[in-house]
Amino acid sequence: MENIDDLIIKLYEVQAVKFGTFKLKSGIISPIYFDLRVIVSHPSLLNQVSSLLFQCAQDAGVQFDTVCGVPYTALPLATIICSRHELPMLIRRKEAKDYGTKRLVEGTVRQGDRCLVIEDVVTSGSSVLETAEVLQREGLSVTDAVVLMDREQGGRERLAREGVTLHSVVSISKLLEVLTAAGRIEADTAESVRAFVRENSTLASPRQNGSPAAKRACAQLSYTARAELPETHPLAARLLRLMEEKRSNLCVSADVTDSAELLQLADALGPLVCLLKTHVDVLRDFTPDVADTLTALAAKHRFLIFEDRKFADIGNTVKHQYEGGLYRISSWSHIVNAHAVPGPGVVQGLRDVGRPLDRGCLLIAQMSSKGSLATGDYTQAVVRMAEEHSDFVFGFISGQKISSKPQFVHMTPGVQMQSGGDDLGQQYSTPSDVIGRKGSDVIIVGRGILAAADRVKAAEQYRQAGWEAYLNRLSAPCQ
Ligand code: 5BU
Repeated sequence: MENIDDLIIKLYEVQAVKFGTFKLKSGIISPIYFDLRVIVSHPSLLNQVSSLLFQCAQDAGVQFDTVCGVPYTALPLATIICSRHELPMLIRRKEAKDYGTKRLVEGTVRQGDRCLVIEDVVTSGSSVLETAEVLQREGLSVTDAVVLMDREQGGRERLAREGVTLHSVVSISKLLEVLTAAGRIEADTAESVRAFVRENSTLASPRQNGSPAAKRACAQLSYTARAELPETHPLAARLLRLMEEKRSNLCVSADVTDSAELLQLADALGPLVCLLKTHVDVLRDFTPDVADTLTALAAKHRFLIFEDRKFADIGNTVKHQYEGGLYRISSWSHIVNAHAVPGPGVVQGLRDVGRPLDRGCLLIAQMSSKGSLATGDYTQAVVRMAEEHSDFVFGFISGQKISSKPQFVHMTPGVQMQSGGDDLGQQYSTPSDVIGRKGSDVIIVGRGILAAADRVKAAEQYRQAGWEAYLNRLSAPCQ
């Protein structure tokens, strides 16, 4: 306890915490300002902060295999902790831009390792979350973060909702209490900071609290709210709206080989789904009439068609594959998907055909099958490729939410009511896991529905399970 009081006084003395009138990046005027970057100029303080951060994790009984500091202020802190305790460290890069080549995490990543995140100050929790997401995409498990200063403005709660427990060395309340007792600040200064913290909680709903901080912090936007964002692709907006209208985040994977059965399925399940996914090349009797009838059923039941073609060739070839051949996919499928393996040319080729028709594309960032090579750096390069082509690419096939940009839609195959798999490497997660815990938007279900005795009843069960998981995700204060 004495250690903490001593630390607080030192932080005040080196002006790592200041009182007055400060304009924050968000435009908000704050009566308190933290600049913990200055501690690198005070070696004994730097050591003291590092020890207390480590102690805090120890006291909380956090188990971890590796440590990563949120760039940049927490980097030296993580370095000191790792050096002193001989722990392996990871460094997160902030600025990798090129496809594929540059790593976002430096150091040896061992899949499944538990990584403790270190941060200097937490307000809304966004910077910790951003780093946690990058680490998780690499295959690390992030369940805990240690912070020097918790501003108590909702970061702890937001992180908890995302499965990360926050441990703090100092809270803003404690800081005010110690500085007031030591006669360093006046009681009314402390009171004005307390009022500021209360009024600027990033937990409040944007509708109740219009502050930019609150708006920024709201991670759980509804499908409709995401449809309204200016960056959202028109096709994604259409999909998100119809999901909300139909109360369905279910995509049925209509993997049947007979055209009449496909159309029958589309008519029977159409009212329950937001998307119908096809593998047109498994139909033994495809004719252009099938595509016409499917298009009419999509309009009748208000679902979109997604041909799971997984394009993966050079731009010039995929253009022909998309537009021509027997199937003329671009003429009837609202959505297609592509592997990023060939590089951006695959998207550019598809875009040449699809954009004039108002079509959209999903990039395959992860796969549900066992041993998939689409992990780590590859997945991250896919996210960047999507960001660079967001006029045509509006989302991902992935096992979990991999981009925090709300305009992107995440769709997850490999879903059944019970987790498990088939004997050819397919791996299943449950609707609540996929939509709730993993933060995806759409469940893609094939055999879970097709193999049921009553397909309509099974589809309704999946619709309900997916929708309830979405409502639970929204029930956090941001809505
Ligand atoms: P299932 O019957 O629910 O296992 O069918 C899953 C469908 O999703 C099937 O059409 C696959 O081709 C498709 N799929 C997948 O399972 N995993 C992936 O990573 C991708 C597509 Br991409």
